[in-house]
Amino acid sequence: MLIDNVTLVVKAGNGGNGAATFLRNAMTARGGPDGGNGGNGGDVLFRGSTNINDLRDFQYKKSIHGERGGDGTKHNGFGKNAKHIVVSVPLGTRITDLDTGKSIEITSADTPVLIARGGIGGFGNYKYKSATNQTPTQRDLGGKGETKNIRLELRLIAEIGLIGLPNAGKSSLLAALTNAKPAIGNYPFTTLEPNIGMLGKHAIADIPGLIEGASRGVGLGIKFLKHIEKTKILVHCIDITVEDPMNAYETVRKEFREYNPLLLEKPEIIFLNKTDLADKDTVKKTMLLFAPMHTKVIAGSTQDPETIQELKHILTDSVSR
Ligand SMILES: Nc1nc2c(ncn2[C@@H]2O[C@H](COP(=O)(O)OP(=O)(O)OP(=O)(O)O)[C@@H](O)[C@H]2O)c(=O)[nH]1
Ligand SMILES: [Mg+2]
Repeated sequence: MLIDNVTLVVKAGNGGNGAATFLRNAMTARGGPDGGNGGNGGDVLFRGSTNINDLRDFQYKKSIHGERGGDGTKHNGFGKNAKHIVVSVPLGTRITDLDTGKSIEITSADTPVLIARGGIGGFGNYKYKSATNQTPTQRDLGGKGETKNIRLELRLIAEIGLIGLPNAGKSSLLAALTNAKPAIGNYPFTTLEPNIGMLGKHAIADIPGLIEGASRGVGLGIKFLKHIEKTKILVHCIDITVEDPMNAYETVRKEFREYNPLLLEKPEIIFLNKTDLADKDTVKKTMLLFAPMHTKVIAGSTQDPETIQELKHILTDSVSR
């Protein structure tokens, strides 16, 4: 199940306490104040990631706690500043502050967004020493880290869907078109859950391989097809080296028909993949075979930069319209 809506409490770390100590050693029986400052508490930030598809990491997590700053110590020792926590969420996640109603969308994988600021470290008594007060006992406790009640919502709806039989090269194509890093393997059902990658602003969903009978639950079934119901365009990946590429195409289409015939009407590109493994004649013949399908047919390889460039152009064009 795609988890796309969760609520969370985010609490940044408290600052460390300042120390109230006085210098004591063999030479000094009653020395001056030497309590150091506390360190700052850790912030909690959120950053986008293309390697996460949904919010399942937060399904059972009810809260995120930042680290506390270290306490100050004697000999004017400063407490450590706590490390900041950076939480990864899928690109396109909307974060809403439930108390103020303000929201922000996480659109960058590079720039983390501050959600809860850590508390400031307290001053130690050394800091309060003055001409008039040589022995201050005053010190500050660390400031409280911010607490935010937030909702995370994933609004990402894939505009482009990659479909096809197992092992056709869908995940390889996703990896070539986007910066997603899906598992790729020379065996069927490498992909068990949809992967999402971003081509510019457009999300591409790599749907686990469908096989004959998927609509009756064979293989991984067709539960993933719901993720491509809203796509604007499909790329139907076919391994050109299989015995009967047309049969591969029709097998998947047949499962579509069983699930929701409207999927058959979606604009699609037929991508005949792995041409590097086929001879020219086969490529030509197969292209001719698909020519009457009244849709764009592209033959190439996920490893070939020209193929990828062409696909990027076509896809960006068709979803920007
Ligand atoms: N020679 C060659 N191999 C390719 C090409 N594209 C993908 N492959 C290989 O084909 C195999 C299957 O690729 P995947 O991308 O995992 O296929 P998939 O369609 O995602 O498969 P499932 O997740 O099982 O549905 C891997 O061994 C890839 O390295 C290509 O253009 N040329
Ligand atoms: Mg795959």
